[in-house]
Amino acid sequence: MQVTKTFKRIIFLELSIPVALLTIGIYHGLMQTIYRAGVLRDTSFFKLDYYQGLTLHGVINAIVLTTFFAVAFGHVTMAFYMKKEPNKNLMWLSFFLKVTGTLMAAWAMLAGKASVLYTFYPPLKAHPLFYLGAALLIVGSWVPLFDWARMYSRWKKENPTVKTPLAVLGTLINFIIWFVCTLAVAYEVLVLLIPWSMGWTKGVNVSLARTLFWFFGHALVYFWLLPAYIMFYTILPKVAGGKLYSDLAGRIALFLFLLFSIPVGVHHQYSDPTIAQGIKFFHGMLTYGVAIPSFITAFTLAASLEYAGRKNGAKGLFGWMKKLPYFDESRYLFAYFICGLILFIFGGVTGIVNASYSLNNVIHNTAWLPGHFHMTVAGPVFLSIVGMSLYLYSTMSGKKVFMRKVATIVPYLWMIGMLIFSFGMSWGGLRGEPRRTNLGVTYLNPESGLYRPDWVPTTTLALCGGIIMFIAGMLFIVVFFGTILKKKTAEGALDIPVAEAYHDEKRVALFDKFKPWLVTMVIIICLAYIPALMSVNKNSGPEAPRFDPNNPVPIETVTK
Ligand code: HAS
Repeated sequence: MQVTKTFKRIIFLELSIPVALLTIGIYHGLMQTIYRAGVLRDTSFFKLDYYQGLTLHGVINAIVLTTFFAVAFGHVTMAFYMKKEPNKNLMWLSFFLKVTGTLMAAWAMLAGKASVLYTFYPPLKAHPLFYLGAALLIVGSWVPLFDWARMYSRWKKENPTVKTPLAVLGTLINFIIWFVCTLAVAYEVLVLLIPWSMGWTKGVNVSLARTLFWFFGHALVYFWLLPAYIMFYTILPKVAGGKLYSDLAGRIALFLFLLFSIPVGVHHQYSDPTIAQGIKFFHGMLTYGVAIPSFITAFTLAASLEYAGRKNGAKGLFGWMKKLPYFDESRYLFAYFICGLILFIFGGVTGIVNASYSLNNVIHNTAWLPGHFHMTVAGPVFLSIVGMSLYLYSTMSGKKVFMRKVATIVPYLWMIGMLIFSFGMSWGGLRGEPRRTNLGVTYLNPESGLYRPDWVPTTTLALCGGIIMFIAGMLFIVVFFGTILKKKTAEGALDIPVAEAYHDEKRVALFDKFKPWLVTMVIIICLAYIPALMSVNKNSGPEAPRFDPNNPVPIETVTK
């Protein structure tokens, strides 16, 4: 499909700005493993503080990259399947809001005025521009939803009996989840944090802020995941050489995400004393509910891949696994997808452990957690984002991928690094190794009385994995920008591989309309969150004053 120059320009900018920022994000990832392994026994390196680096790492990789990509991929999906480009003025508006927000937050982080990590829990206080920047980034990502909804309703009127393309359904569901969940964090930022950070209000209700954050925070992880799932359902079977085993299974999974992505946030707060046990248990049960669409996805994708393998001549029960195009350079996207999926098997299993109300006590706030989430957000999410960014740039610009062999090997290198890193982190977590801690100054420093020799092997493994991932990440940056610098060899076009469905499933009306699902979504959210907010309101202690991340004494006392 041919698209206009303006459309291409916006998409290229939305893909390349976050990939450029990745250099900073990935560098700080490596630095984390170096500090934690005790190789560096200091609180800062090159004038960048440990927590400043960790904040940059989390915000750039988990918030900026994912949000820019979700919007760009949404534009591309809507344009490709609706055969119509979104409104250019709104595309630019969304882009500028996101860029302005990112620049504001980046200034605050680089100036050392917002070392509050990507969760920005109070009473750690950031500069108001950090919160404002985050809010602008979010508002910028809301804008396209309204335009896509308009495009979709027009398309629906013209095609009342045609099944909504799965990728369009997924994009709309993802951005509805995003819109609803971000309302809570917008309230947290605008009403609680900014006035408190400016000094207009004396204290902040920490428990309420955390509860509002996690209303947003867990849905956020599915906002990261769904673009990857859209690619797995609609593109992967095609590049594997097969068909999608069931389109209906994909629809069911997507609607289940709409129901269960938000009302599970309290599973991040099992240890918060202000929330009653029964509420935690209910959120725990719903968390098992949100794992169901991923189980559906695992079986549907495995069946689709098995079909592809058998079509390629595979025999026996598991022979199909050997007949997939792992190193086929002309189908390099496959490598990004399959490595992400393999990592997600472990990311999923560790997530189920986290969800257990009792087992969570063992791993909460330990290194196990980064072990878990790197195999999710830095697994299927990251790999499909970078793989697809490269694919979209190359096909839309008409430029061949630079060092295609390297581009195909990068995801395997990343996966190996990630498996080693996450194994080290998970093992360390089970031995009590804390997350978000500069272990080098104490626990991994033999000169410290707190030295823990049993954490040497675990942190060393994480360091080895970190180095391999850093190399893979940098190779990707070379491939991506090398491609940008290449000369055009063809007329660029928007061309996405589309997987055919294996079964000719009839259109089921329930899985092709939003209203019943939206109503159910609201009911479940109310059931899960009204009691949680009442509990927080009843049990919260005094409000907290402002704290600087580098000082255990409140700011007001320090300055007096
Ligand atoms: Fe999680 C904490 C529970 C999924 C991200 N999670 C986090 C944090 C992050 C995160 C960032 O219940 C830390 C937040 C912080 O900073 O404090 N998580 C779950 C559960 C799932 C889950 C039950 N998480 C994700 C995803 C993420 C993500 C997805 C990012 C994208 N998580 C938790 C809990 C906590 C938590 C607690 C809080 C813990 C605490 O104490 O603080 C589920 O959605 C997982 C379901 C997944 C599966 C796997 C399906 C497998 C597939 C692959 C199939 C492979 C094939 C290939 C087909 C059931 C689809 C086969 C072919 C071959 C050739 C082999």
